[in-house]
Amino acid sequence: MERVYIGLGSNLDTPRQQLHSALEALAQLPQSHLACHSSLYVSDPLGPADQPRYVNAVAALDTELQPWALLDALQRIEQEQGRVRKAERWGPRTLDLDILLFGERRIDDERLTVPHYHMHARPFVLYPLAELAPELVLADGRALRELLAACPFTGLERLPA
Ligand code: ROI
Repeated sequence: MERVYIGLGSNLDTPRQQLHSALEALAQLPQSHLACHSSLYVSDPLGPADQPRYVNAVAALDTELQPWALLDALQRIEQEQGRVRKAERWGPRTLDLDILLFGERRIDDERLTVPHYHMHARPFVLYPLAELAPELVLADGRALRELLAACPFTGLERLPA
């Protein structure tokens, strides 16, 4: 059993509902248990500014699935919730599910990079993650506490439960 942290994000088609549906779908995954999830946060878009603000959260999943099987399952959930992959880089999306951390594992192949490439400096990932695991140390040895100290809580708004 591995503890996996998954980043959730949406800025189209009622983002809060997208995240709630995605959490329900995560809770249904085989060989897995959805342990907990963070609050929801509204965040300024990273990337092109001419898109709606995002809603973000992080979920903790305990799973027996292998990373690539989990990735397949997450992409299936994205598609079921109307995700259309567009050519535009960093454009708006109905649902993004990213594997942030997979236990202590480090993975780098054509499909998957874990720890997630961009998580180290993104407030909409680090602050929700810190709700779940404030003492976390990443597989690359970096402490979440240190990453947070270098990552201002800006453009972020925690929604009440
Ligand atoms: N910006 C925010 N605030 N939240 C996201 O989840 C997010 N996801 C992305 C890009 C387009 C990079 N920007 C984002 O993929």
